[in-house]
Amino acid sequence: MASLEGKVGLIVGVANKRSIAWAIAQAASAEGAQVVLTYQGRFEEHVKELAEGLATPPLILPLDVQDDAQIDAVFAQIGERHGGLDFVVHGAAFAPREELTAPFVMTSREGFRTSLDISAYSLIALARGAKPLMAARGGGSLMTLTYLGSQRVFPNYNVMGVAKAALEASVRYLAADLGPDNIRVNAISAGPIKTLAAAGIGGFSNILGIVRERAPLRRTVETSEVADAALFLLGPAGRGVTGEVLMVDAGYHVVGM
Ligand code: NAD
Ligand code: 0WE
Repeated sequence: MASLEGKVGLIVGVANKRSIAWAIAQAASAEGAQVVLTYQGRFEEHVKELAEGLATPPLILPLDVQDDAQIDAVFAQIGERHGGLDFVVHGAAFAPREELTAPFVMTSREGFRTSLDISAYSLIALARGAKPLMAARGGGSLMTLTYLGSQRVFPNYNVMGVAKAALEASVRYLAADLGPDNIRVNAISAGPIKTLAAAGIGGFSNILGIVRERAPLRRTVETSEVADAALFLLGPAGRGVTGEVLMVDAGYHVVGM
């Protein structure tokens, strides 16, 4: 049987066909899940067009994760349409561009606030919204996407590294808080992939080149590989795993030089 047969999942963070969240949506749908997709304003057309390629037409809702009213509306509509929720994929991240170009010591209060709000706090808000809908199903699984810049310094990743550190700590605290309700919370730390979030980042091709040279597998990872790991965390095979950050990076993190 397909691993997510009859499961309902909310997927936040699809912008276009290169989005990691879109690879996860496709993989989850292929495993029998009914997905609910959200879009950030300007991506409405893109997401609605992509959704036409899924086996079952999904509920598609607007969601800016900085807006509590939109978060409430998303879970209210999922409750109406599906009556419960089995998994959530969180793939939203943002730092104002100037924070990724100026020296880290110049990080502004406003840039810090925005980056941590969108990239880390939003997981907590989504977990809170999901909790009653998952409890109605006897449990659930949440996962987010992170990057090694949370633990180590990468030039220009800057405040996003701080946000990812907060995100990973939030995964552990949420896992402890929601575990008694049989709700698991995990992250996948993906290696660098040329998505929209990577477009226009100075020297991104260099980053990919260094991974190809040094990672144990001597290559970068693809969104489909992140999606396969996500199926493990979201589905029955991952039932004993919570509070974990799973590295899907061709082994890059183990290398010292
Ligand atoms: P992407 O640009 O396709 O996805 C980022 C998403 O964040 C977009 O869909 C965007 O709409 C959404 N977003 C930003 N601000 C938002 C807001 N206020 N409300 C709602 N949504 C908002 O790029 P991606 O690479 O697929 O990124 C997905 C996740 O993967 C991010 O958390 C990113 O940090 C993480 N990640 C990416 C890489 C990489 O190299 N591409 C590596 C590791 C982790
Ligand atoms: O998490 C990310 C990137 C997230 C991101 C991207 C942008 C670009 C456009 C957040 N905010 C913005 N703001 C914008 O204005 N990644 C893991 C990809 C990434 O980004 C880097 C990287 C890698 C890897 C930035 C600098 C160095 C390495």
